[in-house]
Amino acid sequence: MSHARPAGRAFPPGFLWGAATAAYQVEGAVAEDGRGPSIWDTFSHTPGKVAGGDTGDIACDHYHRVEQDVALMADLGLQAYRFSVAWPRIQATGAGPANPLGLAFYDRLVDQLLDVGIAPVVTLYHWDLPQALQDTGGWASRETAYRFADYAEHVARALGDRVHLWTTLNEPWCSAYLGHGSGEHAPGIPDPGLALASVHHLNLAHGLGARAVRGVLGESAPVSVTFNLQVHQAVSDDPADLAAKRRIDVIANEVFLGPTLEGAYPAEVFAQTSRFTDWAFVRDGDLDDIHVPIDVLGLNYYNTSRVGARRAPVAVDPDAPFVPTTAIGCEDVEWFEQPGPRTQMGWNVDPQGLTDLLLELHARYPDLPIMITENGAAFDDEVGPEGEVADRERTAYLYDHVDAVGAAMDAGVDVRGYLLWSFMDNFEWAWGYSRRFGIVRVEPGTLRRTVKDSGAWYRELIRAGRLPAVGAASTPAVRTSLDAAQA
Ligand code: IFM
Repeated sequence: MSHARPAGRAFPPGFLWGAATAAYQVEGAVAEDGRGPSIWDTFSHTPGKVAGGDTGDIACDHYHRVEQDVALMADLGLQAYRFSVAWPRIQATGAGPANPLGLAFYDRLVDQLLDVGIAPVVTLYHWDLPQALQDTGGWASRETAYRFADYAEHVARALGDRVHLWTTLNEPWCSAYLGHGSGEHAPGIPDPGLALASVHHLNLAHGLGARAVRGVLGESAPVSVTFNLQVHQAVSDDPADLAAKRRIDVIANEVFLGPTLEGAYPAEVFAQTSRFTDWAFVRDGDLDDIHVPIDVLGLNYYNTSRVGARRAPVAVDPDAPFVPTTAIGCEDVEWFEQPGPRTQMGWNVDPQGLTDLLLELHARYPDLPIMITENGAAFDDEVGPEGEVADRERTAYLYDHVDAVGAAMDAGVDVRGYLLWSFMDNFEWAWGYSRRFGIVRVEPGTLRRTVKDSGAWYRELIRAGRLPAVGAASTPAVRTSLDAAQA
């Protein structure tokens, strides 16, 4: 399949171009300056949980190399950097006073970004729950939502109005369902009842956290939440297939969209999940707390899936305490092979799915601006003798998805920016370092950074404000301020 693309569409001035990372995936320094252990420290150090036994102990060493990394972002012309704050750096046990050394790291980072004209986009929770809070129940416990609001208040006080956009949670779907449904993410407890309690307490944490940020910074503080909404395409228009799609939509998407944006859970979810919980954890007043106005909806998009009614019945063991899946209460839903190319994650490449999702969200929430807070691809990069990476597949993926965003904007969707995943190769959770999403290569061992061809292409996109060609002659390599320092 050809990866060549002609020069393409232009984007309006003011559209924000950036890149994203998350604390545990890049920082390292897990035991420094008062940081406590998180559930990901525990999980990654548990044999068999992460490919290759990898951990985030050192990761990209961003904690120590942050100045260089910000200089590299500036060389790439990034206009925004989306990073997450590690909760256990701010409160080692998830409660009590803030750790000044932890806050100081992010305080410096924000200043460094602003010094070079990069807008800080802060995610308060990207999965690194303090282990001490897990020990008292984690997200399955209501108390964690209140602790999150206290933590959010500490961070808001420290970083204040220097932050361009506050995001409460990243992909609560993963925290709830990979953490407690399939168990492939920390804390790795497959139990649908706990997963659904976690859904609710994450929603509550979003509402309380957003209110805490605004309590410190005022009602005009820009607040968002980031969802990885799953794009399910029905395999046919048969009512049974459409009903199957609705069931999985309810459990994957509506349990987040409903409470946060509409103030209610979808009615069907209670019957659909009654085998696992009675939802007694939803208390009077919770939905009002959760339904806080947001300024922007953050959207992470990677791929799509095809679903329909299950063709052959699946055996559900009535004695089994749970069905170990992320699709809770969806045993009658079947997944079908998606056509098309795939990334190294096995995810199909479907840029049209992004346009469709944006159009659907806009039709449903016409006044809510959207920011693409993640989009990108892992490929098995081939590395040249100087560490260079001619990652044409990744560049073509980015081109097609940026183009898909542009198509939605042409159709009237208010998209404010595109923050690709990821600024650099990093710890890809259960896949360890075996999956690389970066536009900057991080050399294993030396951690040397080298801008990939996709990074050079992205720099040109930002400079020109329009899609550069992905061509036979690759974009010239980027020489950066880091090259001399690392030589
Ligand atoms: O690396 C992750 C990120 O932490 C959350 N969104 C998806 C990315 C790729 O899997």
